[in-house]
Amino acid sequence: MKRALITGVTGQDGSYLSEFLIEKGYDVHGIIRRSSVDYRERIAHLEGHPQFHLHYGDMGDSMGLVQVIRKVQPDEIYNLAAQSHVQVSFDSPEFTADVDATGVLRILEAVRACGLEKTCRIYQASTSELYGKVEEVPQNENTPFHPYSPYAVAKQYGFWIVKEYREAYEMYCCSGILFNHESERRGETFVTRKITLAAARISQGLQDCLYLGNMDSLRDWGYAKDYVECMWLILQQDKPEDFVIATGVQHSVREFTDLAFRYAGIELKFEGEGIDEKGIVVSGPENLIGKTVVAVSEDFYRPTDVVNLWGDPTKAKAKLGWSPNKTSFEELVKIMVEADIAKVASEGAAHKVRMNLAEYLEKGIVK
Ligand code: NAP
Ligand code: F7E
Repeated sequence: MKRALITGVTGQDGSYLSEFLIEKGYDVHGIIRRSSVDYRERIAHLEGHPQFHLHYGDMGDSMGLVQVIRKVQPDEIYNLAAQSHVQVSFDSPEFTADVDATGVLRILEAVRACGLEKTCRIYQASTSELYGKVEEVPQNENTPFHPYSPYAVAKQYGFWIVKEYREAYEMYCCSGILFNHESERRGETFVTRKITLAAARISQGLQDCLYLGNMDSLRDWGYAKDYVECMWLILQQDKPEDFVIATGVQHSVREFTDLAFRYAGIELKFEGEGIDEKGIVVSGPENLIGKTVVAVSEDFYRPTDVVNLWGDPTKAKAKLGWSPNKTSFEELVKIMVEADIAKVASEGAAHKVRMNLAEYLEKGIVK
């Protein structure tokens, strides 16, 4: 039985990857941070599974990482742990650098300290944010990087240190340059989930308006469940190489919003431009007709924004035999909206508590 160690196991991707590897017959070990609450929503259903084990550790604590790696003796490490929110990286740049940049180095050095550098394969969760202020459209493995946020700069270090250790020590370590991938498990402050939750709440009379930032921003959005398969495929190749993982299809934040509200039974028309743009209800529940349910708030503008991400997955298709269009954009939005409609409807009293958080989010108190 192969042993995999996943950092960031409680995150969106960590939870799907755990399910995928258990299904493949792996013994899966995950690293979790110590916290004052002991509930891990995305992996709660896996806890107690005989192939699933958790260990305490933190990307900021190199000795702790060495101890876990020594104990687990993994065949494969998937380094998914990160402060992954781009906006948050402007507010906490030093923490982001410590986890997303130095954290990668800590994993590589821990593997060497445990004498596993010739046997353990390492996957690094890299990102399309490296292309940042894009120099070419669409982006592939040869497109120059131009990171455009503290998050992207930190991830750039992660990318290069992985490449360096591959060449210097002949380690099997590589980066998946993944474009945005979303799901019903996506964190609630990323734009897609913020939209699908708001569409569900507004359709059920529990929220008045959704406030967004730059609605012209373009992304190549895929389904997270499809993308974790690539992480595994990347580590199964004879030779360690980096891959772009994307759908090759691009949409704007506005298009995502329009479709999400449509799936929630609300048709919108957009009027105005920039900060004055509004989404007004043209059909749907009677009490909403003519109301503004989408508006723009400067609170959600970024100091520098990445606005034109569009991936070219040709290499992944050819070498990994991976199909980028398993789940279409339309299916992805539908899956997310339907899950949030069910969630909002079933939360009852607990929903009121979550609404307070939603209000804070909208007012920009917590982003
Ligand atoms: P996510 O949901 O934000 O999960 C991040 C994970 O990292 C969580 O498990 C979190 O633990 C953990 N973590 C954060 N700081 C840590 C620390 N100091 N020590 C240990 N664990 C820590 O992110 P995701 O969407 O699953 O993304 C997975 C990885 O892919 C990230 O590295 C992200 O930057 C990268 N990526 C994501 C996308 C995307 O579109 N989703 C695209 C490209 C690259 P807690 O639960 O304790 O917070
Ligand atoms: O923003 C715009 C925002 O926060 C997407 C992470 O997983 O993918 C993710 O980073 C776009 C940006 O994701 C709001 O300005 C408009 O242009 O959903 P996001 P991201 O920044 O692309 C990459 C690949 C990663 O690696 C990251 O870890 O949407 N936008 N209005 C907004 N964004 C947010 N969050 N909230 C808004 O209200």
